[in-house]
Amino acid sequence: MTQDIQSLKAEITDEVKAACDLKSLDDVRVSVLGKKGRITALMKTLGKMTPEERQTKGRDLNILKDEIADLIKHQESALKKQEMDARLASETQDITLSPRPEYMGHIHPISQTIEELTTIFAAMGFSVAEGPDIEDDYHNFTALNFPPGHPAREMQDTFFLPETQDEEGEYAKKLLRTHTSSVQIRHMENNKPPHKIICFGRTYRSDYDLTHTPMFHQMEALMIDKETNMGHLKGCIMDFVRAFFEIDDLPVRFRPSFFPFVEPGAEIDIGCSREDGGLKIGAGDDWLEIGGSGMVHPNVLKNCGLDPNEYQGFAFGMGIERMAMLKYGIPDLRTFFESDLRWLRHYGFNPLERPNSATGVKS
Ligand code: FA5
Repeated sequence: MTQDIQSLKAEITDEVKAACDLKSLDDVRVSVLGKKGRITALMKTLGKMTPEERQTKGRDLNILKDEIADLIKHQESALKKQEMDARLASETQDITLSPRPEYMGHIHPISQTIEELTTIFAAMGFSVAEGPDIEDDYHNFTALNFPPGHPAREMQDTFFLPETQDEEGEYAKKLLRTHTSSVQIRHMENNKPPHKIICFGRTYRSDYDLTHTPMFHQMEALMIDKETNMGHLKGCIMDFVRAFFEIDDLPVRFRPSFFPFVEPGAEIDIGCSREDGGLKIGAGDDWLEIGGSGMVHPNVLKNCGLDPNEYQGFAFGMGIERMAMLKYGIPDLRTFFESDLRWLRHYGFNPLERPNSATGVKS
């Protein structure tokens, strides 16, 4: 290395070592290796040298450049470690302090309700299944025995996405699933019977008022085996709503109703009273609808490759917001999704106190 390059190296090394924080180190890096840096400027002079000069000077400059780059990298790691050590020393946490409620996060009522429902169904032997929010017409409607002109397929009820071409070159519109019943189909298509699943998830419909929002959550249950019957459906729902509302003698009523994917079908009502404008679950002689249910339609079983002469079973579904509103006295469904922290502090749950899968429903 020539004398001038050696003295440049010594000069730059001193500057790098003198940099006492990452900002000043970066300033040194730019002044040496940046576009207008000292080494970069020397590299640019190589073009005007004779081939012999260029060979020795070029080699020396490249060695210098690599050594300085290594030195800067080394200094950078040392400075980062120094900064981290200083932060660790100054930002100590006293974990013996008691929790301060104003800093504690709250569990959203939807998450809490899903947690409670999971706990109840897990104890009954159900496992959790999932499906996509963006569905195709087949899984959301056709496989569930919806006839071609059914009103639920209309634009005013369902959010359709722009038309796209599928793998076979067919043009079709995907949609945001209108219910979690599509997960029944996906699960039966991909798994062997018997089936015993629950599913939670977002669902979408073109609705907006005090009790309806364009995005909401549903819960779906499906049980298929060789002898599963309406008695199992009723027993399962009665046990589940009584555990969820924590009322052992809560009246439950099954009211005949129509859904294309079940036969017979029934709305699920629970007993309540509506006196003085207030709603009380479990008391009085009035009824409140909480969801739909029924024995899975033979056409649905066939669509999923099951023989209806061999397999049968039940399904039911309900709105999770509706369940949370009833249990926790939340009057307006729209407020669930307004992200108002004051609302969450009021209706949310202390993560350390609420029952969950670990502590059980009635902790
Ligand atoms: C269904 O969606 C059926 N898939 C349920 C079912 C499953 C029946 C399996 C039979 C067997 P329905 O359209 O009634 O049914 O909706 C179920 C619940 O979703 C309603 O009771 C209500 O609580 C909730 N829900 C419906 N639309 C909205 C909305 N726009 N906002 C909030 N909750 C809603």
